[in-house]
Amino acid sequence: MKKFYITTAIDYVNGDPHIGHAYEKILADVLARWHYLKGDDVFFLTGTDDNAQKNQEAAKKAGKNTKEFIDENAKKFEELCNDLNIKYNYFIRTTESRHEKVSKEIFKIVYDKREIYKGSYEGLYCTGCEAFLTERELVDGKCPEHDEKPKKLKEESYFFKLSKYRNELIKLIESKDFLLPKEKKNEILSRLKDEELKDLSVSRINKEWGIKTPIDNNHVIYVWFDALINYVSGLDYPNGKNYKKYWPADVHLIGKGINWFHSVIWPAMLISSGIKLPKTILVHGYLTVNGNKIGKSLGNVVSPKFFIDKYGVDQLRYYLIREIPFGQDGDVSEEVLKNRTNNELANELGNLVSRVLTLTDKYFNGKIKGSIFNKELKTKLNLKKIESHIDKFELHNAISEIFKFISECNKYVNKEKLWELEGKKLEKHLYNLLESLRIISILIYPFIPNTSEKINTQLNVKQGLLKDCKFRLIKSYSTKKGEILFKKIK
Ligand code: ME8
Repeated sequence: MKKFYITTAIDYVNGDPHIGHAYEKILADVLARWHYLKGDDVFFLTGTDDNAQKNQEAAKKAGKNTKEFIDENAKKFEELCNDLNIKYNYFIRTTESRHEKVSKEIFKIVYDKREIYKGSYEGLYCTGCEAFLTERELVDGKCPEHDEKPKKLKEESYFFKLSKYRNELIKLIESKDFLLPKEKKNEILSRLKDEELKDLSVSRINKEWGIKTPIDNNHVIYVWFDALINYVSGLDYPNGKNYKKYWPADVHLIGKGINWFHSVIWPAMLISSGIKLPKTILVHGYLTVNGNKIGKSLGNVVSPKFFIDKYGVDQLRYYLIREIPFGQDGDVSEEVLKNRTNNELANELGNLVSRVLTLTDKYFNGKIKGSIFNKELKTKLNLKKIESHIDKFELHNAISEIFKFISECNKYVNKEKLWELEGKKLEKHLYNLLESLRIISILIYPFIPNTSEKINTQLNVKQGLLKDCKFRLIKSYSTKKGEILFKKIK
């Protein structure tokens, strides 16, 4: 059995989750569920980034105790995962003791290798990014990501010899499939090639919040150094069963704003500490809402819960994946969500299920035998194409291809004028359509799992895997017609 280990970024808990967080978790969930369909042994890790200074600052602002504040917020992120139907295996918190232990351990390994040394840092720190910025990165003196002026900092700090890894990193990033999509790979490569790669400050002095360095009690570990380690601590590095089974990660899914940390800093940390490198860093684009950036620091957070409660979780999942080509930025529009729900989910998928189940129920009492097979529908399903889209992480194309097949099934119903037929003739068509629906239900499972489950219940079949996506697998049906799948939105 092949293993598949996928992670998302771990979210800062300085505020409520926004639609960008939801988007990332949905994308990862689609990939995790797809690999489950392939029969792989999947481990899916997500969680929260608790140790950031900005979490502490937000707690202070709210007049709350830091730990209580972040616990409350972390719960909201975990609830979001449940609301979105995210099938994660573990939800990590970086305040967990096992994570703290592993962070210290890895810091010490790198220190003992003499790749962490003491120095002093002078620079511009953006708390939003939890990173020092260069003058070149600023726009009108502000961090373009957070629209804030960075603070001038001069302090003692421990440094990681990142500069030493420049050539090795260029080679790694140039290698096939390490960093995807191509545009995101080129961005990092040109930065590495054109700019000097400096050593990285990996500690902060005199901070109350964060994990103490194992070498100096006055310093806490720089939050990015600790946060990245979640990907191995979450598997119980170095001796845990899960670590041995699942590491290296197959996919680290992240948003474009944190590409540098994952493609440059993280691999250098891993090489330095003698840990195997992940296979793929997969970068998605950013969502905007009505053309505006979203983000906790910017204040115009858009709650995913709003969309889930108003439209339904599968409607939101479907819309986000179908609408935004993977890797590109996208604007969230309620209008388009409504249109896609009505035109594609209700009119195409919902309608097909309802038509086939109604005829089966009305004329055959739900009982259909598959005595006669006709190839017509089978030829319309291009499974290879769907698989190849997902292998290339083109999830939008995969779902679109699945819906092409759904639309072909509806055309078939119309062409054969099923409502005018009866007896054996009708039974033959319905059998082929029921088999088609069973296969559709498998294929949509990663994208809209609740709907897939509802279709299975109506077909009265068990959840299938990819290997079951072939016709004539089930010889007879005894269906249980249910409620319509999607209510139209006015
Ligand atoms: O960056 N659209 O946490 P975070 C889509 N703690 N994705 C977005 C987005 C948007 N508008 N805004 C943010 C952090 N994201 C760190 C990660 S990982 C070891 C540490 C993405 O809460 C963002 O790029 O700011 C990241 O992948 C994730 O949401 C969490 O962002």
